[in-house]
Amino acid sequence: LLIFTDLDGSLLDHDTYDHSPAIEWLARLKAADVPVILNTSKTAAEVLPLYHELGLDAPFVTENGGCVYLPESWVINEDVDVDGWARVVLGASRSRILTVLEAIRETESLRFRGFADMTHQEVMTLTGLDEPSARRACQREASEPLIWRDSETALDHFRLELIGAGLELTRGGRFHHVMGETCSKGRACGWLISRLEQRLGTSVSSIALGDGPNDVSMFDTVDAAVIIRGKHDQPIEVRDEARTYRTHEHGPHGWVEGLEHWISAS
Ligand code: 2M8
Ligand code: MG
Ligand code: MG
Repeated sequence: LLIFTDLDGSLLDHDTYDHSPAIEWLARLKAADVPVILNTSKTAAEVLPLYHELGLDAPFVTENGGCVYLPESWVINEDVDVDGWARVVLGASRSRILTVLEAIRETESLRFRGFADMTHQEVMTLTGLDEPSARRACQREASEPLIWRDSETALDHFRLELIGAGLELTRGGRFHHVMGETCSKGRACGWLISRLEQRLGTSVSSIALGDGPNDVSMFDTVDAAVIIRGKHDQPIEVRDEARTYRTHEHGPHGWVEGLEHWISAS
């Protein structure tokens, strides 16, 4: 069994970023040797402190499927950095994304503001993150979050411009995220599942938990999905309702509710 989980609004509370309601279940999964794979819009710089705090020993996925980080135990023939991580980039690089955004801004008078345009203070105000966390959120490798300040029609146009440049837009809890068109949380899940299956020579089952539209690709890739009740009003539609459980609780309480639904207490 593999567990994939979103962070904000899922394992972490949408407003306080607290995960304490999930601690018992995390310990139980660890004892059962079930890898918990964080799959988030956040950057590696943001994920690593939490990863260590949770005592995980699994891969993790950052920036909406843009990068996969493999610990040494998962590496086959990738190069490993000094900290023991192999980084696989599945999306477009941040620098390419920023170049495209600049070009679009120059030729079309669209109004949007990305993290690269913001001060750390602005990111703090928009997200409620403290300063060190906001700095880590700005250390991006494969995506650019932005707030849209123009009309819906202009947004549709923007989307087309991005497609023309090999990029696309997805939605997180607070921001739109620009990223490489081939990447998604689901594609990263699929990549990791196939890799493990190849290594083990047998099929593995998987559960994914998330609360946002950017989690749908992940729900559509795994065997069982948990849609955690969100603080936003975005409707979340999946391919297969029968393999989906929708929670009553929000955030980490919903996270626990979902696992209790799919994994018997035995
Ligand atoms: C951004 O991601 C969330 C995820 O749903 C959003 O769009 O609301 C990212 O920039 C992430 O790096 C950051 O930690 C988070 C903070 O709220 O916002
Ligand atoms: Mg979320
Ligand atoms: Mg995609």
